[in-house]
Amino acid sequence: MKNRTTDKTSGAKLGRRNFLGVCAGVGAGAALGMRSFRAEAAWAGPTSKETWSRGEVIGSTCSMCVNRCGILCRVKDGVLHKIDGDPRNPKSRGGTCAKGQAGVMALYDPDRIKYPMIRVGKRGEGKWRRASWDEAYAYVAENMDKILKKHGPESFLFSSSTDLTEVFFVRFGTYLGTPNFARHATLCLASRQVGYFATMGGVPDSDLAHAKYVLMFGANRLEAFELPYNIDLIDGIKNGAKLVYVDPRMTATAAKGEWIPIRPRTDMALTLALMHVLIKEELYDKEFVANRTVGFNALKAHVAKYTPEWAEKETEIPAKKIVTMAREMAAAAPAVVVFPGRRTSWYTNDTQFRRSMGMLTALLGAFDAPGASFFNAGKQKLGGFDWEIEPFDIEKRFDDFEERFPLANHEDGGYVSLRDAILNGTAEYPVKGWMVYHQNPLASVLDEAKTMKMMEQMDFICAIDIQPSQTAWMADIILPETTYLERLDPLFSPGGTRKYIAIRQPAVPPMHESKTILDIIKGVAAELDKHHEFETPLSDAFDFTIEEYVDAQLKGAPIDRKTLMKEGIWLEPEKPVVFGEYRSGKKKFKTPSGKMELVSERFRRNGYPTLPEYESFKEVPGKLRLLTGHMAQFTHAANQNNPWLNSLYPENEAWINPEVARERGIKNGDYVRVKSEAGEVRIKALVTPKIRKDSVWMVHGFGSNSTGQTAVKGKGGADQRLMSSAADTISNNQAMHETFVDIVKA
Ligand SMILES: Nc1nc2c(c(=O)[nH]1)N[C@H]1C(S)=C(S)[C@@H](COP(=O)(O)OP(=O)(O)OC[C@H]3O[C@@H](n4cnc5c(=O)[nH]c(N)nc54)[C@H](O)[C@@H]3O)O[C@H]1N2
Ligand SMILES: Nc1nc2c(c(=O)[nH]1)N[C@H]1C(S)=C(S)[C@@H](COP(=O)(O)OP(=O)(O)OC[C@H]3O[C@@H](n4cnc5c(=O)[nH]c(N)nc54)[C@H](O)[C@@H]3O)O[C@H]1N2
Ligand code: SF4
Ligand SMILES: [Mo]
Repeated sequence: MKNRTTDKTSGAKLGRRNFLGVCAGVGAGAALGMRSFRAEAAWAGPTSKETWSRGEVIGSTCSMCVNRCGILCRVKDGVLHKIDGDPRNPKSRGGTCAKGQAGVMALYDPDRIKYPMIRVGKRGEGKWRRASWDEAYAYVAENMDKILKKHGPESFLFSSSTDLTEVFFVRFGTYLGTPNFARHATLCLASRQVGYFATMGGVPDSDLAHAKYVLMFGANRLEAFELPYNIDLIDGIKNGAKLVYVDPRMTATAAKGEWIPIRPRTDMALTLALMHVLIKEELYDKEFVANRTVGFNALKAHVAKYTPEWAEKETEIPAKKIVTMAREMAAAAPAVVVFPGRRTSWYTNDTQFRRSMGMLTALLGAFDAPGASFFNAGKQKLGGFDWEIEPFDIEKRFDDFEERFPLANHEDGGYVSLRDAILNGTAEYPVKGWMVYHQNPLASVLDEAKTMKMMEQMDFICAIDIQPSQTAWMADIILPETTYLERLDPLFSPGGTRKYIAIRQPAVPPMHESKTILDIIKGVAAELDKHHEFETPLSDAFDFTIEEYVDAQLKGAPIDRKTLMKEGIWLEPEKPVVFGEYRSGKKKFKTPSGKMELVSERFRRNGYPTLPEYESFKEVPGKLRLLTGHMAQFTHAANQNNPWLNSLYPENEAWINPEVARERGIKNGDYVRVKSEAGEVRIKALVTPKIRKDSVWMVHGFGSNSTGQTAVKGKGGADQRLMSSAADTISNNQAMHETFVDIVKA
C-alpha cells in the first residue's frame, strides 16, 4: 500500500498504524460496531477550559454517515488530531465507528477537492483546470442562464441527499423555479415510509433494549449502523432477548442471534404465514386487535391460504420453524420488535412487504409497551426563518411523479421514474441542467449505464462535493464544499426518547479554497441576478448568514448560539418514556380510521390492493441473484477513498457459496467476471458458506471510474453497474435486488 496518509499541507502526521491503534479491532471485527472510549470517564466536558492537556476539545456532530453521532474534536495549533465520541449524546452515547474517527482524513485527504475545477477534457476524462471562485461563479451562472433562456427553469434537475444544509440547496432550486428534485428517499427507504404510514401513520421507534423477541429482516444493524439501535440491540441481547435474523446472507448481526437463510424476495410469504398461525391458533392480541385495529375479519379470510406449508415452498424455511416463530413471538408479546428496517430498496413489491411487517406488529399488539415498537415523544421544536417561499409546482414535474406514485413523498421525487422520462423522451420538456449536491448518483442509482446516458444529454452538470466522487468526475465543474469539520450547519433536534439540540460547528478553519454551500449559492446567485430577471432576485432569497439562520432556529429555545457552541449539545432533563397512550386510545394513529389499518383505507383510495397479496416468481435458471449492501467501514460509495478506511478494506469481493464456486472452478481469492444484462464487472471471489447458493453479494461503493480517487480507482466491482433498472410499484423506491447474474472465472 502506498502511504498517502501524511498530508504536507496540514502538517498532521496521521499514519495508518496510529489510526489502527486508536480504533483497534474495527477491521478484524466489523461486528464491534460502536465503542465507547474509556478516556471519557476522566474528561470533564468541553466547558472546562483546560480539557485536553494537549489542546482544545470541540463538541460537534459527525457527518461521515447519516447517523449524526455526537463527536469531540481534539484540536491543537489548528490541527485536528483525533475524533472521539461524545458521551453526552443520548443516541450515540460516546461511541464512534471507524468512519467517524476517519473523519480526520476527510479533512486532510490529499485527494480532496481543493479549489473550483473546470473541465477541459471530455466528460469523465479527468482533465481539469483550476479556477478562482469569481471565475467559477461566472461560469456556473453563464451556463445556467443559457439553459434558463432556452428551456426555462423546469429544465433543471436538482439532486441532493439528506443533510442539514440541504435546506439551502432546495431553496435555491425552488427560487430558480424548477419542480424537479431527486432526493434521498427513493434510493433508500421510500417503501418503508409508504408501507408503515398506510398501516400505522408513521414509522415507529423500537425499544430494542427491553424487547424479549426481535425479528429482523435483512436489517444489518451491527454493520450498517443506525443509532441508537445498534447499541440497544446489544443491550437487549444481554438482557436475554432472542434475535431472529432473516437474510439470505449471514451477517455480523445474524451471528448474534439465530440466522434464517431465507430464499430472497420471499419475506412477505413469511410475514403472511406468521399472521396465518397467529390467527389460526388464536395467539394474536385480541384486545389490541379489537380496540386499536380495523379490518381483522378481512385479514383473517385473506391469510387463510397462506399456511406455513405453503410458505415453506416459497421461503425454504421449514413450516415447523414458522409455527415455532409465531408461537414464540406471541409468548413474548407485547415485548416484541418486528424491526421496520431502513434500506428497503430491494424489490418491486417492497411497500406491501413493509406494510405486512406493520400488520404483524399490530396482530401481536407489540406496540406502545416496553420492549415493543412505539412512537417517540417528538423533537425539541426549532424555529427558523419566516420564509415566504412558494412550494414548487409539483404538477409541472416532467415524470408525472405525483400522479403515478400518489402515496410517495412528492418533494423527494424519484430517480427511476425521472431517468426513464428523460431517456424515453416522455418528458414534456428537455432536462438539460443538473445541479448535484452532496450526492453521488452515478454510484447510488442502479443501472450506471442509464445514468451515464442521462448525463450525456445534459448541457451542463455542476457537482458540489468534498472529494472526486464518480459523479463529480463526470461533471463540467466541481465546486469544493468545506467538510463538516470546518463549518457551522443548521442545528437539528432529532426525535427520540430524550430531546436534545445538537450542533455541527467548525473544529478547524476551512482548508484550501473550500466554501460552505450557503456561500457558494450566494456567489452563484449574485452572478445569475446579473444575467436574468427573477421574480425575487436570487440574492435577496439568500441575504442572511448561517449565524442568523441558527439564531432564528434558537428563537424561544432554552439555549443561545454562543452557549450551544461552547457546550456542543443541549439536553432536556431525562424523563421516563410514557407508554400506553396509543394502546388506551388516548392518542390516535395518523391513519384515516385513527387505528392501525389491517385493511388500508389509504391504499383503497389510491387503487392499490388493500391487503398484501403474495405473488410467486421463478429465478432465472443457472443464474444467481445479485444482492447488495453496506459494511461497517464505509458509507455508501462516499469514503472508500478515505486513506484510513481504504487501508482497512482496499477492494471489495463477491460472496459466492462454496458449491457454486466448485461448479464453476472458482477458488477463494480468484478474480471472477460477474455479468448481467446491464453490465459486467471484475471482482475478487470470497468463497463462503455464509451466502445461499442462489445468491451473490457484494458490498456497494467500489469499482469507481474516478481517476481523482487515487486509492480506490479501478479497484473492485461496482454493483450498480450490474443492476438493471427496476422500482417498487407503489413508492418508486429503486429495486436493487431484482437482477440475475452469471459468474465465471476471470
Ligand atoms: N448498489 C447500491 N446502491 C445503493 C445502495 C446499496 O446498498 N447498493 N444504498 C442506497 C442507500 S441506502 C442510500 S441512502 C443511497 C446513498 O446515496 P447518496 O445519497 O448518493 O450517497 P451519500 O453517501 O449520502 O452522498 C455521497 C456524496 O456526498 C459527498 N459528501 C460527503 N460529505 C459532503 C459534504 O459535506 N458536502 C458535500 N457537498 N458533499 C459531501 C460524498 O463525497 C459523496 O460523493 O445509496 C443507495 N444506493
Ligand atoms: N457502516 C454503515 N452504516 C450505515 C450505512 C453505510 O453505508 N455504512 N448507511 C446507512 C443507510 S443510509 C442505510 S439505508 C442503512 C442500511 O442498513 P441495512 O438495510 O440494514 O443494510 P444493508 O447493508 O443495505 O443490508 C441489507 C441486507 O439485506 C439483505 N437482503 C437482501 N435481499 C434480501 C431478501 O430478499 N430478504 C432479506 N430478509 N434480506 C435480504 C442483504 O443480504 C443485506 O445483508 O445503513 C445506514 N448505516
Ligand atoms: S455511525 Fe460512525 S460515521 Fe455514522 S455518524 Fe456515527 S460515528 Fe459518524
Ligand atoms: Mo440509506
